[in-house]
Amino acid sequence: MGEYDDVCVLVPTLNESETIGPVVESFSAEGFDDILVIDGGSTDGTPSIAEEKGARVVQQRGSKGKGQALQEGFELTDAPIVLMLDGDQTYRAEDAKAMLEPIFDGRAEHVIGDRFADMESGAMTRLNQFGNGVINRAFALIHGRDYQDILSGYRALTREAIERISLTEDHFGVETEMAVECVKHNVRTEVVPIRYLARPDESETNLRPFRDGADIILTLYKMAKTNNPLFYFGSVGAVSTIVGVVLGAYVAYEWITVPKTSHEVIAVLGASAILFGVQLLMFGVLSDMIVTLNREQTRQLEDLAERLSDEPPADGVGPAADGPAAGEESVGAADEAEAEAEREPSPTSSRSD
Ligand SMILES: Nc1nc2c(ncn2[C@@H]2O[C@H](COP(=O)(O)OP(=O)(O)O)[C@@H](O)[C@H]2O)c(=O)[nH]1
Ligand SMILES: [Mg+2]
Repeated sequence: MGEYDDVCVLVPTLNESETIGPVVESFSAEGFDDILVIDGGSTDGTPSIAEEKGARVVQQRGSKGKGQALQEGFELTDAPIVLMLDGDQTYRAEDAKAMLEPIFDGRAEHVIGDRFADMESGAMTRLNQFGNGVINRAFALIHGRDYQDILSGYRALTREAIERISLTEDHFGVETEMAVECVKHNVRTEVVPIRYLARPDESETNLRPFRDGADIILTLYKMAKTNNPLFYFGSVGAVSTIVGVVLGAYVAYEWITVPKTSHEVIAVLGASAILFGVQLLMFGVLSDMIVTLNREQTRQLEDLAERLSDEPPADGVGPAADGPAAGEESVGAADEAEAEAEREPSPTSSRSD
């Protein structure tokens, strides 16, 4: 029995022939026997290399995206723990132990490998570092947790966590979705420092910074609707209110300083923007109350479910059904004892008399 028998290493790949071999080899050498590669239609022989090195290779059914590949992978394995990573040799098998420790210890159900803790120079372009910084800060602001590196591709998840969260993003929005879903469903998450290496020269990233960056930011915003509606509605409401106030101030200024100018159209626009903005803000506050109440109730239900599942199972239906009868018997017995006591006062009571 190996230490990692419960773990499935899940690797989505798209044209990673330069690196998939060493990736599979290094994880095998570290003691992982169950390595599942989900290939998105590579044309460079990635699947055969992975298979040759001992991985189980499955062709992605839908042809689109890393996110979809991961969702398929989660369905294909029933291992109690999934360790996911890129097939581009940027994450090290040596860090797997640290990644899994919080789960083995029972401290976490989701572990994120923090690439910024120890990044090889040249591993990430300045643009991507900047984008990651903005996205991590926006996540912390909107969703109220600081996970330091929400876009990391090196993550460990328990099966229960995978079943609690729901993933729908097909492309590079999937890591963001995972982070938000974990906040939403109270999945205990821990961040672990890891080393992040540069891709070898010959291999190329599949990420297009502007398109995928926009996709990720949109995911972050969309998901605020149910997790932080005050931000989702409030941000648009605040912008609209500010625009309205600026327009109104301009109209008022002109009206005072330039006699006989009234700017009716701008005034109407400004007033409408303020009305719209304030309504959205109020709607945001109301939705926030609903979400907060709902979260509170969900937590109570989860507590209850946990307490019920912690209780030792009833001794079967029979004895439970017998319960009331037994109870009646004992009540009957107590009644009899009471009646007896009334008939024959105890020595104690006679003394007190
Ligand atoms: N199966 C599958 N894997 C993909 C797809 N797109 C990217 N990947 C893999 O997902 C991982 C992350 O992509 P990568 O290009 O490394 O993105 P980066 O780490 O942000 O530069 C890599 O192992 C890719 O080969 C896809 O459409 N299908
Ligand atoms: Mg990568």
